[in-house]
Amino acid sequence: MPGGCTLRLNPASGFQALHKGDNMRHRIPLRPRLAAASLGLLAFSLAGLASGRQPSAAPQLTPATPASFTGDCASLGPILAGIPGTTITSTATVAEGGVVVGGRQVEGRRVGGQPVAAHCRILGTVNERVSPVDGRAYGIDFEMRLPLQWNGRFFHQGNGGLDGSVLPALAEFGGGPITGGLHQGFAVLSSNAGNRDRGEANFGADPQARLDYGYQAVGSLTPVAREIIRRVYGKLPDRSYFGGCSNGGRHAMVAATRYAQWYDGILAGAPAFTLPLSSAAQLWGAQRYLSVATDPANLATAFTPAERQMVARAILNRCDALDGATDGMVQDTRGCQSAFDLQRDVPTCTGARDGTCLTQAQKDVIGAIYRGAVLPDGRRVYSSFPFDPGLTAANWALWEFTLPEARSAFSVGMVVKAPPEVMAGFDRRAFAMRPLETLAGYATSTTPQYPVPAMSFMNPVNPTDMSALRDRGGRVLVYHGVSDAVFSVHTSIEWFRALDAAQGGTAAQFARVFPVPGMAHCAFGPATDQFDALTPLVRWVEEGIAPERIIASARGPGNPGALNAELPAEWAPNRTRPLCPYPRVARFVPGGNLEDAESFACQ
Ligand SMILES: [Ca+2]
Repeated sequence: MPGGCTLRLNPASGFQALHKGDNMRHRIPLRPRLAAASLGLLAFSLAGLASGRQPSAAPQLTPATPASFTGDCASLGPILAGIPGTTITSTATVAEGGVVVGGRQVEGRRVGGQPVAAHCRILGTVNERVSPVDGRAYGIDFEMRLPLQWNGRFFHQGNGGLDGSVLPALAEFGGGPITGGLHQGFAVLSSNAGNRDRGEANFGADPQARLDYGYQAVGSLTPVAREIIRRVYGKLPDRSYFGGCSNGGRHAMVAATRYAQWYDGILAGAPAFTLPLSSAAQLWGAQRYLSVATDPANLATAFTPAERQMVARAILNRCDALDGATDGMVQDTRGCQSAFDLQRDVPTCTGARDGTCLTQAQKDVIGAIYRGAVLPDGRRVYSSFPFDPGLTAANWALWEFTLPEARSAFSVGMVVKAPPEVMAGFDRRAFAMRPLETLAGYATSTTPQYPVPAMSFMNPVNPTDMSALRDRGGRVLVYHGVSDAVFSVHTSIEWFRALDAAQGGTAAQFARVFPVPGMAHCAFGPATDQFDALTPLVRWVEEGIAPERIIASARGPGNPGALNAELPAEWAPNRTRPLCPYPRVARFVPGGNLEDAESFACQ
């Protein structure tokens, strides 16, 4: 089965061929096979070993060409009628400036920003139905925004969380975005991915809604969106892109494997690889934190802001200068995992906790969480996390302390587990405290009514065999915050390493991963987190210009986008840095301006 090794799910145990947990500090640079052998990522290493072929250069696609729509958007109803399974509920013109991207929210209003050109806004639903299981109405509700002056490209916007809402189809990404797909002239699609729960998880009771959330909404919607584009502009999209962050990044990577025939460019931010297992790991982490929380009702008391600042300083003391610039940023993430030692470099409390030390029990808990979820017998459930100063971010704490119970408990209980829990009377704390083996086992659980396990419907299929995408000239650009507390940047790096092995060392011809030092989940933290990764992806897909660096900016006062309050005061508010494709690292060129990306080389 060359290159076709999928995750072999064993319904009896949920695990297969796992290894003993090892010391994470050397995993990435020194022990690649062990790194890739975590439970959910097992397929990465096996695909690489099975393939061994030496692919030729990835083919090059031609650029998109613009087109326009000169009719009346409000009159599109009859033109769009009769698309199978589809109901168009609204067509309207949005005048130039009717939508603004960039800027910032002030008292609920967007201030500043850039006006978007005139476009049609089309609302509709695909596969409307009533569930035979819970009796509720389901449908894949969508919004398309079609510029009157179109750049010839389609962008499918993947949304976050558990979907369930039709977010505006703006295709805005990167912290405090100041542009986006719609602003750049793309025809943009956004959907609820088949449920109307607005981030809640009741839809997990309906087997089809699970599959739609996993991947089938994308499969159902893409041909509809293409047909709408054809009818409006008179041609199909020349080039098609799929992008999002978090769950949206998951959708993008799933599309890269399941629907490669429809997409040319994949923009995956913090892709949620092995989401059912990362959620189990998150709950396991919450259990660890509870053991050292001074207030059981508030897990954040396990590792306070002052203590996180203190650990960040300890990390910087060991790691900041590794990249040649003592600038409050750790670009050499890999080197830092060898240089920093939590036990050695953070004082151990001899008295009461006062923010200047950690107790030994805290060190044990935090160290275990960074090493990644491992069962008592050593079988690995989820990846390790790298030490990075971005753990000071509020978003880091949100994912560590708040969302495990507030979101992951019911998403695992309702969308991952078969059969699902009953939401009425669901005890989130009690569920979150179940043993890790039980929680991880839900990833592969099935019943006759729920025959497809979550690991199958949520995860990319054979993620290191992207030959279908590659062979048609597709490109994959991944970005990932190094201080992402829920989906470890190590999972994206492990994926790339295994893809590269499967591609005989040539994966960078069509896939690159850009870690974002200091950045939390999709944005924020002490980081240069504002960047437009879409434009470099388009140039790569359509012009063959591979992204060697992406310029990213801090969002201090004066920034045209939403500001980031977590920037250290010593930084220039408009500091820039190059984001470098793994394994290259942004290193300072002596003599340059410390605040300027031009002073750094990706090496
Ligand atoms: Ca530095």
